[in-house]
Amino acid sequence: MAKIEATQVTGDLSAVGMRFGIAVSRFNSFITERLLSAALDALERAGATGKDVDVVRVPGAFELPLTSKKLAQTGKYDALIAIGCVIRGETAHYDYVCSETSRGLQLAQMDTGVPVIFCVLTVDTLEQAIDRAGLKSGNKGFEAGLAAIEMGRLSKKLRGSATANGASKKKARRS
Ligand code: INI
Repeated sequence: MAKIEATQVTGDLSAVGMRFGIAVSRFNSFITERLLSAALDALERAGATGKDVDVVRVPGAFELPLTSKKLAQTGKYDALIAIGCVIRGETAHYDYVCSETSRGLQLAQMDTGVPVIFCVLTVDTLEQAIDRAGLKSGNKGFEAGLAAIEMGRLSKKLRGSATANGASKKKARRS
C-alpha cells in the first residue's frame, strides 16, 4: 500500500460568481423542460442568479453540439449544459441522432476547453425518459447542474495552477 499523501484537486460546488449557458432541445419538450427546471434548481441552490445563466432553445438534440460550441466560443461561460431527450423509434434515425449528438458535444468541449455537460437522455421508451426526468430515477437535470458547477470550478482551478506552476516559472527564469 502506497504511503504518499497525494494532493487532491477537486472542484467545489459553489456557483457564486460563475456563468452558465444551457442549450435545450424543444424535441420531446415534455421531458427536456423538466430536465431544464431541475438543472436551474441545482444552479440556484448553489448560489447562481438569473443574470448568471443563459438558456438557448434549439429544435432537436442534433442541434445541441453546434450551439454549445458557439456558446463556448463566446468566452462568456464557465460551463455549459446540453439538454435533450432522444427516444428510440422504429428506424435507425435514433442511432444517428444519439451518436452524432454525443460525439459533437464531446468535440465542442475538447475544441474549446469549456466543460459541456451531457444531459441528453437516450432511452427506449417515454416511460424510461419520465423516470429520469423527476420520477423513479431522480432527475438527470439536477445532476447535470451539479456537474456543471464542479467542472466549471475545476477548470478554473486547473487553468490557475497551469499559470502558477508552468508559465509564471518560465517567465521568472527568463528575467
Ligand atoms: N431529436 C430529439 O431531440 N429527440 C428525438 O427523439 C428525435 N427523433 O426521434 O427524431 C430528434 N430528432 C430531430 C433531430 O434532433 C434534429 O432536430 C432534426 O433531424 C433536424 O436536424
